[in-house]
Amino acid sequence: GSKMESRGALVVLEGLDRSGKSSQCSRLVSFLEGQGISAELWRFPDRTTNVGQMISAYLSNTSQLDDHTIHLLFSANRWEKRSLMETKLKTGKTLIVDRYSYSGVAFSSAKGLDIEWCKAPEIGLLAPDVVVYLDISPEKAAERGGYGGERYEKLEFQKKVADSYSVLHDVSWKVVDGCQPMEDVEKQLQEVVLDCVTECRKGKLLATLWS
Ligand code: Z5A
Ligand code: MG
Repeated sequence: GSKMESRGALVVLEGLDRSGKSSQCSRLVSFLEGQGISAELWRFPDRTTNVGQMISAYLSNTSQLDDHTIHLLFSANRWEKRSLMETKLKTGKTLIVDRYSYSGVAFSSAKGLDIEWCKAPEIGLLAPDVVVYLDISPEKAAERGGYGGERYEKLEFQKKVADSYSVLHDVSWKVVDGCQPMEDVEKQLQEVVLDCVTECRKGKLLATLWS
Protein backbone atom coordinates (compact mmCIF):
# COMPACT_ATOMS: atom_id res chain seq x y z
CA GLY A 1 0.00 0.00 0.00
CA SER A 2 1.01 3.65 0.08
CA LYS A 3 1.47 3.70 3.85
CA MET A 4 5.11 3.61 4.89
CA GLU A 5 6.33 0.73 7.00
CA SER A 6 6.40 1.81 10.64
CA ARG A 7 9.70 3.28 11.71
CA GLY A 8 11.86 2.84 14.76
CA ALA A 9 12.39 5.47 17.44
CA LEU A 10 15.50 7.59 17.88
CA VAL A 11 16.17 7.64 21.62
CA VAL A 12 19.08 9.59 23.09
CA LEU A 13 20.48 9.38 26.61
CA GLU A 14 22.35 12.38 27.92
CA GLY A 15 23.84 13.38 31.24
CA LEU A 16 27.04 14.16 33.05
CA ASP A 17 29.92 11.76 33.29
CA ARG A 18 28.97 8.79 35.49
CA SER A 19 25.27 9.60 35.39
CA GLY A 20 24.60 6.02 34.28
CA LYS A 21 24.00 6.45 30.55
CA SER A 22 25.97 3.45 29.31
CA SER A 23 24.55 1.12 32.00
CA GLN A 24 21.00 2.18 31.18
CA CYS A 25 21.46 2.06 27.40
CA SER A 26 22.45 -1.59 27.41
CA ARG A 27 19.67 -2.54 29.85
CA LEU A 28 17.20 -0.73 27.65
CA VAL A 29 18.23 -2.56 24.49
CA SER A 30 17.86 -5.95 26.25
CA PHE A 31 14.47 -4.91 27.59
CA LEU A 32 13.20 -3.80 24.18
CA GLU A 33 14.38 -6.98 22.51
CA GLY A 34 12.57 -8.96 25.22
CA GLN A 35 9.43 -7.06 24.23
CA GLY A 36 9.89 -8.06 20.60
CA ILE A 37 11.02 -4.56 19.62
CA SER A 38 14.02 -4.58 17.33
CA ALA A 39 16.63 -2.27 18.88
CA GLU A 40 20.29 -1.41 18.56
CA LEU A 41 22.78 0.30 20.85
CA TRP A 42 24.72 3.25 19.40
CA ARG A 43 27.18 5.61 21.05
CA PHE A 44 28.93 8.87 20.30
CA PRO A 45 31.77 9.33 19.96
CA ASP A 46 31.88 6.27 17.73
CA ARG A 47 35.57 5.54 18.22
CA THR A 48 35.69 2.86 15.49
CA THR A 49 35.91 5.29 12.53
CA ASN A 50 38.97 7.30 11.44
CA VAL A 51 37.44 10.45 12.84
CA GLY A 52 36.54 8.53 15.99
CA GLN A 53 40.15 7.51 16.46
CA MET A 54 41.25 11.15 16.32
CA ILE A 55 38.63 11.96 18.96
CA SER A 56 39.77 9.06 21.11
CA ALA A 57 43.40 10.21 20.97
CA TYR A 58 42.29 13.70 21.98
CA LEU A 59 40.20 12.44 24.92
CA SER A 60 43.04 10.31 26.24
CA ASN A 61 45.39 13.32 25.97
CA THR A 62 47.65 11.65 23.45
CA SER A 63 46.88 14.42 20.95
CA GLN A 64 46.15 18.12 21.34
CA LEU A 65 43.61 19.96 19.19
CA ASP A 66 42.16 23.44 19.09
CA ASP A 67 38.71 23.62 20.79
CA HIS A 68 36.94 24.47 17.52
CA THR A 69 38.68 21.66 15.67
CA ILE A 70 37.68 18.95 18.14
CA HIS A 71 34.14 20.30 18.20
CA LEU A 72 33.86 19.89 14.45
CA LEU A 73 35.34 16.39 14.62
CA PHE A 74 32.68 15.30 17.14
CA SER A 75 30.07 16.71 14.78
CA ALA A 76 31.65 15.04 11.73
CA ASN A 77 31.55 11.76 13.67
CA ARG A 78 27.76 12.10 13.85
CA TRP A 79 27.44 13.19 10.21
CA GLU A 80 29.37 10.15 9.00
CA LYS A 81 26.73 7.95 10.68
CA ARG A 82 23.68 9.97 9.63
CA SER A 83 22.61 8.06 6.54
CA LEU A 84 23.00 4.67 8.24
CA MET A 85 21.00 6.01 11.14
CA GLU A 86 18.18 7.08 8.84
CA THR A 87 18.16 3.75 6.99
CA LYS A 88 17.98 1.78 10.24
CA LEU A 89 15.14 3.90 11.61
CA LYS A 90 13.16 3.65 8.39
CA THR A 91 13.50 -0.12 8.34
CA GLY A 92 11.96 -0.27 11.79
CA LYS A 93 14.98 -0.38 14.13
CA THR A 94 14.81 1.58 17.33
CA LEU A 95 18.16 3.16 18.15
CA ILE A 96 19.26 3.74 21.72
CA VAL A 97 22.01 6.33 21.48
CA ASP A 98 24.53 6.97 24.27
CA ARG A 99 25.28 10.75 23.91
CA TYR A 100 24.52 12.89 20.84
CA SER A 101 24.57 16.52 19.69
CA TYR A 102 23.65 17.80 23.17
CA SER A 103 26.93 16.43 24.54
CA GLY A 104 28.66 18.11 21.63
CA VAL A 105 27.21 21.52 22.43
CA ALA A 106 27.32 21.17 26.23
CA PHE A 107 31.00 20.22 26.39
CA SER A 108 32.26 22.77 23.87
CA SER A 109 30.20 25.65 25.23
CA ALA A 110 31.45 24.72 28.73
CA LYS A 111 34.91 25.59 27.40
CA GLY A 112 33.63 29.03 26.43
CA LEU A 113 32.78 28.59 22.76
CA ASP A 114 29.70 30.47 21.55
CA ILE A 115 26.63 28.24 21.87
CA GLU A 116 25.13 29.21 18.50
CA TRP A 117 28.43 28.46 16.82
CA CYS A 118 28.43 25.09 18.59
CA LYS A 119 24.92 24.24 17.43
CA ALA A 120 25.45 25.20 13.78
CA PRO A 121 27.26 22.06 12.52
CA GLU A 122 24.56 19.88 14.13
CA ILE A 123 21.80 21.45 12.00
CA GLY A 124 20.32 18.81 9.71
CA LEU A 125 21.24 15.79 11.78
CA LEU A 126 18.25 13.63 12.76
CA ALA A 127 16.37 14.97 15.77
CA PRO A 128 15.81 12.49 18.58
CA ASP A 129 12.21 11.46 19.25
CA VAL A 130 13.05 11.65 22.91
CA VAL A 131 16.08 12.76 24.92
CA VAL A 132 16.33 11.27 28.39
CA TYR A 133 18.51 13.36 30.65
CA LEU A 134 19.86 11.43 33.63
CA ASP A 135 19.96 14.11 36.26
CA ILE A 136 22.72 13.93 38.86
CA SER A 137 24.78 16.60 40.59
CA PRO A 138 28.43 16.81 39.57
CA GLU A 139 29.43 16.03 43.17
CA LYS A 140 27.32 12.87 43.39
CA ALA A 141 28.54 11.76 39.98
CA ALA A 142 32.14 12.20 41.05
CA GLU A 143 31.57 9.83 43.97
CA ARG A 144 30.65 6.99 41.61
CA GLY A 145 33.62 4.75 40.99
CA GLY A 146 35.85 7.83 40.57
CA TYR A 147 36.80 9.43 37.29
CA GLY A 148 39.23 7.88 34.89
CA GLY A 149 42.06 9.79 33.27
CA GLU A 150 40.20 11.25 30.31
CA ARG A 151 40.31 14.92 29.51
CA TYR A 152 36.92 16.14 30.80
CA GLU A 153 36.71 13.95 33.89
CA LYS A 154 37.19 16.67 36.48
CA LEU A 155 34.65 18.07 38.93
CA GLU A 156 35.10 21.76 38.10
CA PHE A 157 34.61 21.15 34.41
CA GLN A 158 31.61 18.86 34.97
CA LYS A 159 29.91 21.74 36.86
CA LYS A 160 30.23 23.91 33.76
CA VAL A 161 28.89 21.11 31.59
CA ALA A 162 25.84 20.82 33.88
CA ASP A 163 25.13 24.54 33.36
CA SER A 164 25.47 24.19 29.60
CA TYR A 165 23.10 21.21 29.49
CA SER A 166 20.49 23.21 31.40
CA VAL A 167 20.06 25.70 28.56
CA LEU A 168 19.62 22.95 25.95
CA HIS A 169 16.38 21.51 27.41
CA ASP A 170 13.47 21.46 24.97
CA VAL A 171 10.13 19.66 24.64
CA SER A 172 11.77 16.41 23.54
CA TRP A 173 13.56 16.12 26.92
CA LYS A 174 12.47 13.90 29.77
CA VAL A 175 14.43 14.43 32.95
CA VAL A 176 14.91 11.31 35.07
CA ASP A 177 16.48 11.44 38.52
CA GLY A 178 19.76 9.60 37.99
CA CYS A 179 20.46 9.30 41.73
CA GLN A 180 17.82 6.63 42.23
CA PRO A 181 18.78 2.95 42.40
CA MET A 182 19.59 1.57 38.96
CA GLU A 183 16.41 -0.54 38.83
CA ASP A 184 14.20 2.51 39.48
CA VAL A 185 15.89 4.55 36.77
CA GLU A 186 15.49 1.54 34.49
CA LYS A 187 11.72 1.27 35.09
CA GLN A 188 11.14 4.95 34.31
CA LEU A 189 13.22 4.75 31.18
CA GLN A 190 11.27 1.73 29.97
CA GLU A 191 8.00 3.62 30.27
CA VAL A 192 9.28 6.69 28.45
CA VAL A 193 10.77 4.64 25.65
CA LEU A 194 7.78 2.33 25.13
CA ASP A 195 5.54 5.41 24.76
CA CYS A 196 7.99 6.86 22.28
CA VAL A 197 8.19 3.65 20.23
CA THR A 198 4.38 3.57 20.08
CA GLU A 199 4.19 7.17 18.85
CA CYS A 200 6.73 6.47 16.12
CA ARG A 201 4.84 3.36 15.01
CA LYS A 202 1.71 5.46 14.72
CA GLY A 203 3.45 7.65 12.16
CA LYS A 204 5.25 10.42 14.05
CA LEU A 205 7.53 12.03 11.46
CA LEU A 206 11.30 12.06 11.70
CA ALA A 207 12.56 15.59 12.20
CA THR A 208 15.96 17.28 12.02
CA LEU A 209 17.92 19.40 14.48
CA TRP A 210 17.31 21.77 15.97
CA SER A 211 13.59 21.33 16.38
N1 Z5A B 1 31.92 14.42 24.22
C1 Z5A B 1 32.08 15.68 23.65
O1 Z5A B 1 32.84 16.49 24.16
N2 Z5A B 1 31.41 16.01 22.53
C2 Z5A B 1 30.55 15.13 21.91
O2 Z5A B 1 29.95 15.47 20.89
C3 Z5A B 1 30.37 13.85 22.52
C4 Z5A B 1 31.06 13.53 23.67
C5 Z5A B 1 29.44 12.87 21.89
C6 Z5A B 1 33.60 10.62 26.13
O3 Z5A B 1 32.30 10.18 26.40
C7 Z5A B 1 33.70 12.11 26.29
O4 Z5A B 1 33.35 12.78 25.11
C8 Z5A B 1 32.79 12.65 27.34
C9 Z5A B 1 31.96 13.73 26.64
C10 Z5A B 1 32.70 14.02 25.40
N3 Z5A B 1 33.64 13.27 28.33
N4 Z5A B 1 33.35 13.43 29.48
N5 Z5A B 1 33.14 13.63 30.53
P1 Z5A B 1 31.98 8.71 26.85
O5 Z5A B 1 30.54 8.56 26.59
O6 Z5A B 1 32.92 7.79 26.18
O7 Z5A B 1 32.25 8.70 28.44
P2 Z5A B 1 32.27 7.33 29.33
O8 Z5A B 1 33.65 7.00 29.59
O9 Z5A B 1 31.36 6.32 28.76
O10 Z5A B 1 31.67 7.71 30.72
P3 Z5A B 1 30.27 8.27 30.99
O11 Z5A B 1 29.46 8.22 29.77
O12 Z5A B 1 30.52 9.58 31.49
O13 Z5A B 1 29.56 7.41 32.11
P4 Z5A B 1 28.03 6.91 32.03
O14 Z5A B 1 27.89 6.08 30.82
O15 Z5A B 1 27.08 8.01 32.18
O16 Z5A B 1 27.88 6.05 33.32
P5 Z5A B 1 28.01 4.44 33.50
O17 Z5A B 1 29.28 3.99 32.84
O18 Z5A B 1 26.77 3.77 33.13
O19 Z5A B 1 28.12 4.38 35.09
C11 Z5A B 1 29.22 4.96 35.78
C12 Z5A B 1 29.39 4.25 37.15
O20 Z5A B 1 28.27 4.52 38.00
C13 Z5A B 1 29.48 2.74 37.05
O21 Z5A B 1 30.35 2.28 38.03
C14 Z5A B 1 28.06 2.29 37.34
O22 Z5A B 1 28.01 1.01 37.87
C15 Z5A B 1 27.62 3.32 38.36
N6 Z5A B 1 26.15 3.59 38.33
C16 Z5A B 1 25.38 3.77 37.24
N7 Z5A B 1 24.09 4.02 37.57
C17 Z5A B 1 24.05 4.01 38.92
C18 Z5A B 1 22.99 4.20 39.88
N8 Z5A B 1 21.72 4.47 39.51
N9 Z5A B 1 23.31 4.13 41.18
C19 Z5A B 1 24.58 3.87 41.57
N10 Z5A B 1 25.63 3.68 40.74
C20 Z5A B 1 25.37 3.75 39.41
MG1 MG C 1 29.26 5.97 29.20
